[in-house]
Amino acid sequence: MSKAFYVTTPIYYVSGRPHLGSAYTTIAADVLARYHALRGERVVFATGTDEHGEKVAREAAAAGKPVQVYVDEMAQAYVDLWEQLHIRYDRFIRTSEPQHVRVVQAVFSKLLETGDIYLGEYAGWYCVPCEAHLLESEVQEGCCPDCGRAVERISQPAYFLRTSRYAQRLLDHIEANEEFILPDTRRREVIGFIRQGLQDACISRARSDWDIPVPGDDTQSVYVWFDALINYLTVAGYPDNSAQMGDTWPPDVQLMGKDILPRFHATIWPALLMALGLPLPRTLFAHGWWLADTGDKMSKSKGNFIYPQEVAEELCELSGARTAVAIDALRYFVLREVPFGLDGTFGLRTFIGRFNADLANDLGNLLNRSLPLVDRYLGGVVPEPGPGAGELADDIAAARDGVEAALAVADYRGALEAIWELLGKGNKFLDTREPWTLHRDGKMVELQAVLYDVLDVVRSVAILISPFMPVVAEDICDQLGLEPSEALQWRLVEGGKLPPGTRTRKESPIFPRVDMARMEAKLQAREAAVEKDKDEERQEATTPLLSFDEFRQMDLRVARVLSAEKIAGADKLLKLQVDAGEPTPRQLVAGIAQEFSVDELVGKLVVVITNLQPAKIRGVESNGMVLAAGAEKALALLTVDRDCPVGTRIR
Ligand code: ME8
Repeated sequence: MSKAFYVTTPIYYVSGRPHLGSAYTTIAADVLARYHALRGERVVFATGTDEHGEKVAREAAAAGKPVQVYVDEMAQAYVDLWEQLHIRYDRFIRTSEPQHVRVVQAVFSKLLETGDIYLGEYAGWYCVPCEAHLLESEVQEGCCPDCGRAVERISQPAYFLRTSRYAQRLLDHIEANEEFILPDTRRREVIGFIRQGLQDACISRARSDWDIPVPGDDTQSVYVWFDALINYLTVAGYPDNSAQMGDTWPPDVQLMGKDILPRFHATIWPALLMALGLPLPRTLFAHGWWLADTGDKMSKSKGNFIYPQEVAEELCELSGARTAVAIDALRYFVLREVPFGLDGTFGLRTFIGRFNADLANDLGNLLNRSLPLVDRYLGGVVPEPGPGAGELADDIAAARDGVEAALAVADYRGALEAIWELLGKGNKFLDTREPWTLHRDGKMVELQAVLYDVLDVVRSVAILISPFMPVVAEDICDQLGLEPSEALQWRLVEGGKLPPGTRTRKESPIFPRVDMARMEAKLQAREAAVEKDKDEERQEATTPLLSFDEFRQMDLRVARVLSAEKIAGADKLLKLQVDAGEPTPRQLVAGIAQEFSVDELVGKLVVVITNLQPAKIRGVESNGMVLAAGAEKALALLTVDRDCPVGTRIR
């Protein structure tokens, strides 16, 4: 069997729900997997969940659930999201699987035998959220350099992987193989990191119930990162099935965020493979961060995660597009908007803007203009190309070559630009060749050639975009009257492969345009509400602390409302007379007329502050204030929970 194209994502921690960041890497891997499958290659696309470690155990405890129950639920959240995002993986690996546990223990035992693993003593810093051991020099004012949270000091016996033994070989490999670490900025960063000196990696910790036990030592458990990296070997069948291993190993592309490259995937991982005598992956690609619109990295502590389902729903609501189309649009957007490798800021306006410009206009227009013409002039049947057809064949070939070259180095944006160039050519071709004029002038042979060529571009584009937008590609095939499973093959990205005689279908537009003014109004209203919340928070945060004596200066009393009447010309105000246990009733003005009726107020026990400086409100004297809950509107009035004499002091 020929070697499969093997692509991986990191396995995600189950300590949180999947979000746009985890979706990003998985969508990128899915595009490569689909692209290679489209070319007729055998593909192994693996993703999964990283379920051991201190962080997961703590989250489970915080959720009040047994760890296994907790990880089962969280892993399911990933499986569900991947289904919604049209992710077609071959293997979903969970590190709590018995098979994986066996592989980790087998690797551990083997490397103990070869002396690549040894028992030592770890004394240093540990970041629980990142599950990372840190050097003294890396800790910044007691905090982790990556996530900024407080680190913990640990000192305990531990096993180490002799990473240092492989430092030079690894450097040589990186220098000899330019594609081993991409993009180039990351490659240079890793070279610098290794040159600083590679310390042996700590790969165990004091025994915990949840982690994989170290074989033959019941005081120690395997460190979560050592366990996690081995998932890529488990997927390939190591060590039981070396024949299958040969068909899959090594990985062709391993995708990840830039946070987990230098310390883990570009050092411990290759050192581990060298120690096992296995070939290294062909490419490790570290992409950038998606940041929230505030410019912050999405993180639990900031609570600013973007969830793909919510973004897609928003687009559906604004445009009326089908959910599956909105999901495809999001897949397109994340790979088109930002060069793979750089950071990007996610904003709904940019997303919708691209949806209108690239999908509704460029792609949607070519479809929505060409199909009705074929319908009107040719009875909805794909014509024979005839003489003169094939004018766009070179453009189709150029787009195909462009996509191939770009995807060979995970340049998704470059691939999409090549496809959009072809779309531009198709749209321009319609404008300049004016099929409506050809029809008016009775030039039927030319008309057929032009419409054939345009539909052939549409068909080729459907194949080219299918790794990115699989549902949209099928929708386009449907509109062209083609069977997707037959039409969507890479070898058919070539001019002249559209079968004449095919009957096209009239369907509603795939990408209904978003009304930008409506969106703007909606976003502005939402932003104003957020601002208001923030203001309130700020006010609360800046309220100064009172001393007890200062608090005691407020004279709060139980009082009964004797009468209430509206103040002429002021919708919100009531004039109240209250009995606060004083010789005469007290008059005060309260801004509660819209929330409370006179009837519900009269006779009610309330709480008033009596030593406020008197004020004149709308010409009415007010001696104090009724206390109410609610920042602007009164949501409820303060009262006492059982009857007590008016005038009772509140303390
Ligand atoms: O690190 N932008 O798991 P993890 C882009 N279990 N990508 C992001 C992102 C963002 N804002 N946030 C997360 C782990 N990612 C380990 C991996 S592998 C043997 C073990 C993506 O749940 C990105 O791919 O923290 C990053 O590397 C990964 O999610 C981290 O996922």
